[in-house]
Parts: sequence; C-alpha cells; structure tokens
Amino acid sequence: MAETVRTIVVRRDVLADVNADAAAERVRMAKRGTLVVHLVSSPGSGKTTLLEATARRFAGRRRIAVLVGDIETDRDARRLGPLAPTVQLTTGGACHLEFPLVRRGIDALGDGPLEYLFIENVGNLVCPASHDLGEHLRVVLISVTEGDDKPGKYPKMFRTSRLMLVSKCDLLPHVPFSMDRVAEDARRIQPDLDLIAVAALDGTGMESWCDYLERERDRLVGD
Ligand SMILES: Nc1nc2c(ncn2[C@@H]2O[C@H](COP(=O)(O)OP(=O)(O)OP(=O)(O)O)[C@@H](O)[C@H]2O)c(=O)[nH]1
Ligand SMILES: [Mg+2]
Repeated sequence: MAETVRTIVVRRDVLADVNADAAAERVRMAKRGTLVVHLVSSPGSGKTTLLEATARRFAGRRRIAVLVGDIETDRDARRLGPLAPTVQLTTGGACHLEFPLVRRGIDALGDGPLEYLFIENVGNLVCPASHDLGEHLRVVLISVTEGDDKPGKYPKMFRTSRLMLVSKCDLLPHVPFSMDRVAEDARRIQPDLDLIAVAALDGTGMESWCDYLERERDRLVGD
C-alpha cells in the first residue's frame, strides 16, 4: 500500500501563546517584587551546588524559592528542599523546561512574598536556550572542566544570557582553561555579557554573585 505523505503548513508561531503567558508572568512577578532567575548549563556544571550556597547566604535576609527541572529524579529537589521552598518539575523525558510546567510549579509555591525565584533547568546547553520561562535574568554557568571553547560552540545559550558564571574556579590550577579566552569567545557572541568567577564549594565569588543579584533585583524589579 502506498504511503500518503501530507505536509501541514502552520502559519503561526506555535509557541506564541506560551510565550505570551511567560511574558505576562514576568510582569506579574515584577509587581510582586520577585526577581526570577533562570539557571542554564551543561549537566553537572554546578547549578544545584550554586543554589545551595546561595540559599545559605540569603538565609534570614531574603526569601527565596526554587523550581528545579529534572528529566527523571528528584535528587536536586532533595538537596535544595531543606534550604528553601522547592518544587520539583519532572519533565518525563523532555530535555528542557517549558513555561506551562513552570506555571504549575509557581502555583504549587503559592503567593507568599519572595525576593527571588530561581529556576534550575535540566542540564543541557542547547534546547533550554529556545524557551522563555518568564525569567527576568538568564544566567549561564560554564565550569572550568568543560573547556574555554564552549561559548562559540553553543552560541544561542550565551547570546540569550545576561550573565556567565564561570564555575568550579577552584579547579583552575588543574585544568587548561583560560578566563581571558572564554570571556573573549562569549563576548564575541554577546558583547554585554557580564562575567563572574565562582567556586560554590569553597565560597569564592559568592559575595560578588549575591551582590549582582541584589543589584539586578533593584534594577529590574525594584521594591
Ligand atoms: N571542585 C568543585 N566542584 C564543584 C563545584 N560546584 C559543584 N561541584 C561538583 O560538581 C558536581 C555537579 O554539581 P551539581 O551542582 O550537581 O551540578 P548541576 O549543574 O546541578 O548538575 P545537573 O543538575 O545534573 O545538570 C558535584 O560533584 C559537585 O560537588 C565547585 O565550585 N568546585
Ligand atoms: Mg542540578
């Protein structure tokens, strides 16, 4: 039997409604005084470790909550849950978060006052770049063990981010990684990209990162 192939032409952006919802949520969060920070990186670059250290630093000073995306497990949520209100978003196989799932996480957190909502995406330096999660600030982590050539190889993630955190910088003496090279490569793609070097495990750069968050919150959300 001959197979029939049909082409369906979609004459509108299929993500348009989702993107409009994400944009509306960004406005709503700003009115609540909540800065929404979206963390993206390759698997294992240190997103959860950074959030653990951030939660400890802000403890008693700032109200934070976390939505954490994972393909399969709740391992990161179990790490973060003791430190901050955390909702696990399990994608069930999808390699990135999309706004409708984030919306469910926001609903699950409730409407209590929050200074920061962090969203940790699934570890993936490609697909998350294409999805607006309603964030005010997109932050890309690149760890020194990944190599300083990654911005040029995964440009969309760096083009759509506001800040690049170079993580695990305590390991710099042990790996061939040039801070100058990674900065130059990333800024060729996104000239306005900010850069902070951190090592969440030993606390290096954590003060600069938290100060940066406070400044961005003042700038983007206000009180
Ligand atoms: N040396 C060093 N290791 C770190 C640092 N931050 C994280 N790690 C280690 O890197 C590994 C991965 O850290 P995670 O925080 O789980 O990374 P992640 O980006 O959340 O990983 P996924 O959620 O799986 O994408 C763990 O073994 C951490 O202990 C750091 O500042 N220095
Ligand atoms: Mg993680």
